[in-house]
Amino acid sequence: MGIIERYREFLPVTDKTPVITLEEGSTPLIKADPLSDIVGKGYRVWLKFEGLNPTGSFKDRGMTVAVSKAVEEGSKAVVCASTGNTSASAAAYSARAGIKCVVIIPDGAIALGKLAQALIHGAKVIAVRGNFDQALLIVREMSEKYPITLVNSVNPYRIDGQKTGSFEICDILGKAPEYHSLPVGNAGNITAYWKGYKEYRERGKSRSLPVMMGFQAAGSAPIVEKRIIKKPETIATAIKIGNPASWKTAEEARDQSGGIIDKVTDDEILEAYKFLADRVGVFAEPASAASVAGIIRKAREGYFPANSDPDNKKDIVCVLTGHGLKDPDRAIKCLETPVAVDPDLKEIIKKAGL
Ligand code: AN7
Repeated sequence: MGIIERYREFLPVTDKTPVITLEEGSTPLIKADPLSDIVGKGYRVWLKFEGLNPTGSFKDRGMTVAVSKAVEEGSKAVVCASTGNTSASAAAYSARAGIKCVVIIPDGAIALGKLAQALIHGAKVIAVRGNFDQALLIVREMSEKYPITLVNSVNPYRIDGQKTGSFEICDILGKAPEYHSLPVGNAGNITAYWKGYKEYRERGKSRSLPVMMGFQAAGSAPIVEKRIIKKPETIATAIKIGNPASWKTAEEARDQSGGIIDKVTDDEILEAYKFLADRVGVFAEPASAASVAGIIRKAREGYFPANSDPDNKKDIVCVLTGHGLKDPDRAIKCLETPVAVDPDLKEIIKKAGL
């Protein structure tokens, strides 16, 4: 069951809305003991693995609602600017709906898997000499002047779909977590999760709200540095964004929840990325690892108060927003690739270190 059917009462749909779904959502919440050990006794760290959505990222939650509403409203085409995942998702849902999809990407700055997805799903892919922020300005203007629906997260239906991630977390834990960590790029997702947690509490489905913890990459941290970053830099290309569209609502999520938006370096992101893969067994893309890098940094800074009550552990949920397979180049680049040997058992045993 996709998120529209599962959480219909919380979404802006009616019986007349055509449901364009790829059965997104219902992603696993994976307990990560090696990370709990880092944070300390009294804490449980969970990973909401959004990489297991149909196109491999959290964007599908918002896209099922945005594309369904676009079709309901009679739109024949959608457009988005993207650092990769939004374009992959928009392309897939448009293909499903049988409508046209145009995506504008920063030339040479999106991961290979994401480009492959946009192309194979039949989107018109246009690479611009410029960054994501410039591409977003263009698609905003395009959707004002031409008959094409904008499906970036400035489209409120995207936020409504994405908020269902917090419903699932509460449904699985039986309550809201104490802390919720996620990477911040265009800042739609932190806005969406906070909205979801608040709505679930208002409807009596949960009793408390988490402390929201957002993490930007150090070279692309406009919210942390309180200024537009003209030339954002980071290996985490998904969150290479210098002027987030949902800046204000991200700050509201931070402030209303008593939380933080901080930055992590590329080295910290890569360390968390490898730790997740080789200690926890979960392969997420680098941008996603920012949520975990942030938790590790905050734990080292003593941010989480000591909790000695073993019967009342505190839950920290990190959202892993996209699958590691989206960006295979990065995994290969940061590790030693194998050098071929002869098919000789003795030599192979020696290499294997057995
Ligand atoms: C894996 O695809 O902005 O703060 O154009 O792909 O809601 O923007 C992607 C963002 C985190 C940041 N993790 O979320 C796009 C795009 C991954 C992402 C983010 C993105 P927002």
